[in-house]
Amino acid sequence: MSSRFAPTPGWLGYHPAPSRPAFTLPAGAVDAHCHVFGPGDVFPYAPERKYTPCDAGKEQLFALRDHLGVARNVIVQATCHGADNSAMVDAVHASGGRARGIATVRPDVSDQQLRELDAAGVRGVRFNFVTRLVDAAPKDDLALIAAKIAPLGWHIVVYFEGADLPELEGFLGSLPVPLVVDHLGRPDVTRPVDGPEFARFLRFVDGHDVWVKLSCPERLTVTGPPALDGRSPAYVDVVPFARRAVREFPDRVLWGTDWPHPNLIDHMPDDGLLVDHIPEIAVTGEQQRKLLVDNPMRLYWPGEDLRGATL
Ligand code: 0GY
Repeated sequence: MSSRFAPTPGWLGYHPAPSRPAFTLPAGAVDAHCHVFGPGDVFPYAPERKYTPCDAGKEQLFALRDHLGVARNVIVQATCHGADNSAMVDAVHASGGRARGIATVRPDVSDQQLRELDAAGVRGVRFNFVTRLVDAAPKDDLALIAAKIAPLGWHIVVYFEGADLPELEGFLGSLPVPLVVDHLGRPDVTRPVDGPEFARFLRFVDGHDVWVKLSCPERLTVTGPPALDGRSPAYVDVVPFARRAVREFPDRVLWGTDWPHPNLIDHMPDDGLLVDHIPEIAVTGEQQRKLLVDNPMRLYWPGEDLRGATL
């Protein structure tokens, strides 16, 4: 389909034919970090965006969900859509209760707009501190947003580079709602897992109401993906960091695919192999059930039967 939006040169599209995972996800598993992109002709990309992706709409996301054996999705507003949440809200609506959303809002958002987003299935907002993706927002604006969403029982999804935590943790720790940190807090996995940087991150999580997404090994790795036959261990350098987070915070970890994987430059993961990576990082059945079902259900579908959405 032709589109009036040409992707950023060199853009890698999502895997066209992911393998069927060898690891069987527990019933009711949640992919707690994924996106929809457009399609741009229906849901135009934001003028202020820093990249233009390939279209990756809700039909493709739901097909992947079913292919992998995922029951539910949490669809996180991507920066290429700015604060226009319509593509995300449309996908959440179309999911028939099997998706929740995380929105991007401006500080002047009204209580009525927030209530509408809540009714649509949104359960939080995202604060993005990665400057290659968005211009830095004044902290006063973010604090205002946090105060506005607190009465709804929402949380804030935060995306930052590990190196920026020392500058951010005071502010983040002062926010009046739970936080969910994207992609393990983006540690530098060439540093020791028991070194001061990751210890600081673990302390930050420990000392606050913070949840951690064990997503994006493909983004964090330096050693790289598995061999093409899928048989060599994948993302081995990320494994100790993820395992540590599972061990320390078994009740506050979440997992997500990050489909359709924006801004990867060297390889596009096979989403089936990302599922097969889960038992490397959550090694017991109990850890897996918490990571994939119990924890995301508590955060996004509280009070619902854990295994209500069948595969
Ligand atoms: C992710 C990671 C990235 C992009 C975004 O909203 C976004 O554009 O989050 C990235 O480029 O690291 O979570 O999808």
